[in-house]
Amino acid sequence: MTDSDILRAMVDETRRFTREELVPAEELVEETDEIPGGIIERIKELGFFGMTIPEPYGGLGLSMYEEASVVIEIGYAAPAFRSYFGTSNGVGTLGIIIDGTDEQRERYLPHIAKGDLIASFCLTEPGAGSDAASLSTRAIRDGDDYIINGTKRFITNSPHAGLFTVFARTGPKEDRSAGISAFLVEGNAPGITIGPRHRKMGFRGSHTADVIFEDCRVPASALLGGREGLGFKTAMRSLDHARLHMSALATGLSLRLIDEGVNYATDRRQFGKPIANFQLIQAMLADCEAEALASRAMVEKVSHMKDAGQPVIKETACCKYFTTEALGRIADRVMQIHGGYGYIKEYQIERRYRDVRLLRIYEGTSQIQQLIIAGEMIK
Ligand code: COS
Repeated sequence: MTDSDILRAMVDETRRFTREELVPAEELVEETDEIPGGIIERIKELGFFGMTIPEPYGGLGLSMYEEASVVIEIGYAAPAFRSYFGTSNGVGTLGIIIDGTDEQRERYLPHIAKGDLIASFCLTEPGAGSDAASLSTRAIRDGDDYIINGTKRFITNSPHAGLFTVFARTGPKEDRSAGISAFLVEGNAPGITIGPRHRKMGFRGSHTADVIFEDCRVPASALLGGREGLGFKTAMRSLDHARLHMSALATGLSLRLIDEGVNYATDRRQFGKPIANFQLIQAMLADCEAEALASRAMVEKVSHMKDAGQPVIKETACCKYFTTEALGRIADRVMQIHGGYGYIKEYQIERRYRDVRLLRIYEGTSQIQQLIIAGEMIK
């Protein structure tokens, strides 16, 4: 089999899994706010926890293009499913892959790849969101250890995590990003408290909470990459990858919404014919289709560029900005096509509308993406 045959088979299998097993469970997840254990086992079997982890460590070792192709399929289902394994093959783990030492990779990656160890990314704080370099969590060297103090906010999967990639200040505040280091903190380290789950607008089944570090003592070997001051760049490089993954997710969610819009418009009759026959409805459908195609094309192009080792900071920000904003417009149009039925829970459009709103905010708001794009343009 060629690489493209293998990818085709993986994409087909993911499509079957998403449509036959995830989509039918969406309502249960919405009601219970939990991903069923059987689905988590299937996700483990399919290897999704280790999508980005290199094969020698037990992962699938997918290229960016392969990962994006699979994530577009998974995006067809409610985003909470992907969120459960998203931090383990995304921001929670990428730092170890990008900048970890061999010992750190060997210690954690095989367990993360199996899905037995959930990894979480602790960057955001109550006072440091978009301005990530202003974070105030501190790590102070004490003999062979570091002592970490601070509060991290909106930490996805923290209630399930066994490993936290924690960004903390090891240098003076004036050093901003250069004074930040990353630490691999195990869930059973002393001094960690997980706060109550945040009550969110959407994404039921995906859990976020504060993670509070109080005199949390970790060995010096927990310093990611073994060097102080690397942390901010590790975070940014992890986010570059994760934002492309997010763009693939936005594309998948767009495709689902479009199918819902087309199905409803062809079924629903008004003025004696299906509303799909009316040109104002067709205009909305056409705008959705054109934007979803543009999203897919951008994701594919930038993924190929990243795989070829080209710089993609600007292009990734363009993707995250465009695909998530397009998704917002698509959700809004599909709700409009559904009329009053879009606004009641039975038709599930209101759930999708709430879910997709997050994509323009997390992993860097649209406005931060604009700053990155323009910053790279005028450099
Ligand atoms: N890859 C590698 N290095 C990067 C980088 C990237 N994508 N982006 C920035 N850097 C480097 C810069 O080159 C600079 O290095 P030098 O000091 O050696 O020149 C350093 O990091 C600081 O960069 P910069 O001055 O651009 O940092 P800013 O404080 O201005 O912040 C933004 C940059 C706003 C882009 C950053 O804080 C950000 O992404 N904020 C959003 C955070 C976010 O996404 N949060 C979501 C929650 S986490 S899931």
